[in-house]
Amino acid sequence: MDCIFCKIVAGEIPSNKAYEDDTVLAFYDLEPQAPVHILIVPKVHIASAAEITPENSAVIAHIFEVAAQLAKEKGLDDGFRIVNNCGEGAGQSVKHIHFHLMGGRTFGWPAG
Ligand code: DGP
Repeated sequence: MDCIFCKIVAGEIPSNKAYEDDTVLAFYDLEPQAPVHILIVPKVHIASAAEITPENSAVIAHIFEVAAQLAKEKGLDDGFRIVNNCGEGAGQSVKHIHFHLMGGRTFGWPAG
C-alpha cells in the first residue's frame, strides 16, 4: 500500500520518534506548527476518522492515553491541542489517520 505513514510505521521512511508501543507510533511532524508538534498514529492503517468503527476504536482510545502521557512528558502544563483533520475539505493531506498533539504556545479558536 502506498501510504507514507505505513512506511514510517514499518521503518522504511525514517522519523524522529517520540513514543512507540505495539499498536501506536508517535513522531515529530516535519512541518511543526508549534514548539511541540507530534503526530500520533495507529500502526494499523485506518484511512481517516470517518473509518472508525466498534472493531477498530480501541486503538483510537489508546492514542488519547498516549497523547496525555506525551503532554505530561513534554511539559505541556499550560494546555495543548489535539487535532484531527478528516477528509480533504478539512485539510487531511495524509490518508492514514493521525492526531496532531501541539503545545508550547497559545492557540486561537477555531483556527490558529
Ligand atoms: P494533515 O494535513 O492533517 O494530513 O497532516 C499531515 C502532517 O504530516 C503534516 O503536518 C506534515 C506531516 N508529514 C507529512 N509527511 C511527513 C513525513 O514524511 N514525516 C513526518 N515526520 N511528517 C510528515
